[in-house]
Amino acid sequence: MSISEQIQNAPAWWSDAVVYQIYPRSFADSNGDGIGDLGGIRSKLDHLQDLGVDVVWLSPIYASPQADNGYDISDYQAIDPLFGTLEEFDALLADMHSRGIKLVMDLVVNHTSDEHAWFVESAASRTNPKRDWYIWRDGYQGREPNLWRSAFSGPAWSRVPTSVQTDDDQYYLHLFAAKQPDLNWENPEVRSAVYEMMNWWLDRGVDGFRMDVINFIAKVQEDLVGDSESAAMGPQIHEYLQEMNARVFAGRDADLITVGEMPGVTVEDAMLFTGADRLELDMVFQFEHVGLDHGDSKFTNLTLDLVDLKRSLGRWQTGLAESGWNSLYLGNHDQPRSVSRFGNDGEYRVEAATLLATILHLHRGTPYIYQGDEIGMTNAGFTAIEQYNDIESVNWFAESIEAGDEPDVLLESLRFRSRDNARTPVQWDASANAGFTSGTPWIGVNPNSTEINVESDRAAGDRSVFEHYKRLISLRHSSAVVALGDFVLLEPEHPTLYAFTRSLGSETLLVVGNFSNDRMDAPLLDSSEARNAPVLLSNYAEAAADATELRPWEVRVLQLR
Ligand code: TEU
Ligand code: CA
Repeated sequence: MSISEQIQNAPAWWSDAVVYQIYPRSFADSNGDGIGDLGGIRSKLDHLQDLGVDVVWLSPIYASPQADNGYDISDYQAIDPLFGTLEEFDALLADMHSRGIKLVMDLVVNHTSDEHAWFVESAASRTNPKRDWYIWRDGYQGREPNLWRSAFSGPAWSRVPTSVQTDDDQYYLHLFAAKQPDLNWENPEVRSAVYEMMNWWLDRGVDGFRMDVINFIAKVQEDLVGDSESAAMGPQIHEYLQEMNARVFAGRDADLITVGEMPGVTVEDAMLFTGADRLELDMVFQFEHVGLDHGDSKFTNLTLDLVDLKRSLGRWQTGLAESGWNSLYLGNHDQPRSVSRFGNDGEYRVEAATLLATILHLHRGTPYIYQGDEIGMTNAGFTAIEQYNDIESVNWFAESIEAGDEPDVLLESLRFRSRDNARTPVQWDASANAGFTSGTPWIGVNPNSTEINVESDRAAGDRSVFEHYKRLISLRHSSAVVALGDFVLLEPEHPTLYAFTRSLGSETLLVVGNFSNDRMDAPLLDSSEARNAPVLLSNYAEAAADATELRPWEVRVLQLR
């Protein structure tokens, strides 16, 4: 029996699930300090339940100095007071479970904060028992051990202040900020400590983990040359993930969901990471399709070619058709807003937002909705460096200015590329600060919140972006062909038409989308079969004058057979 047959016989519970990502500091603030928190999330559970999502993934809420908004953790088993308490967490989890929503935690174990007790000990001296929990090296001729760069600018190696580090001057590795030292996964004590912590959360009732840069945990350490990309995906990665699976998930994996974030992962790697027989992960977040509009760096903005996007996502659909599983996303807290990036955030914003959602949700895999996408939120529109908060953006700007670049050019890049585009507060209503906080928000609210907000979107009733998302989610729940059907890309070379079929048994759906501001004629809709097919879903209120016509950013799902 092939894996796809097995999946159809006994599909995993998450094969028809939809996940919603909450970036807590920007979701809803309950105490007026300007920062979103657990109380805020609790107050918005009706919104999530109404939307119909099955799972919530919470970006980090653990104790943290917040150098990278919580992706720098100083205590894995404590809630940061900014967000609330462990008691409030338990109450939130119970509330979510009683509404049938599962909760996935963010697992950030490639690195800790430099303020984590483990690192404080490790840095204290060369002979500390925790020295080998991190990656320390001697300098090379008075400089860093090698030329690796941090993802957040500057070298990937730092020394701790001499007041702390008394007996030597070694450097520690940090692929991200200096306040995010990388753990040494080659040390079995480190692995055991992480598994113990994961079991503690699962025993508490959480339903799985989204694993931050998990392919970076295995490093090629013998030979520290090349660029820091070559540090990732060391050969032990599969061994570590299988060990984690055996020591954490075994016996309870049927109820859980695991997704590994993996920059640079190929579809061939993903087949191994997610193959049902391999006992590693349920799915991975790949980066291929979100790198297509990057130039030499992510801050070089290229125009996306739809043909490239279709080819890339199509290859992943085919690659993981027999073994493994896809995660599906167009945005998250690290990416610009999807409607601004892949669609149109002006005249056709509602059409583009609903088209993008439909194309994504009709692929095979598990769709992830990023907070605010369900009402078509747009990029931040910041115009001054002072408006930015993100460590990646701020450091890149400073480094580039130092290298002699023009501020205006850099700000233009940030306007399209900065992670802060996705981190402005969720726009709940048209009131001051979009109903996000009664205080001063930690980051600027998008001025378009007076028009684009949950309240006004929902007032559009049937035509709202929110209603469209609801329909997509319930379609996946009710339709086996949406959840499990085979994917076939049509017209791959067409510059503006995104078309594919999904088939299962005798049933076939045809999905067509117009990625442009112009009307177009789609000859593939000109068969008697297509002309007679019932429309399962579309994002225009009225039928087109001619069945082969697609209006700007129109999407249609046809029940072909
Ligand atoms: O991101 C990892 C990552 O590789 C990128 O998406 C990153 O955001 C950066 O933009 C590279 O250019 C994860 C988290 O999602 C991110 O928020 C964290 O900052 C990062 O790991 C470190 O924990
Ligand atoms: Ca708060």
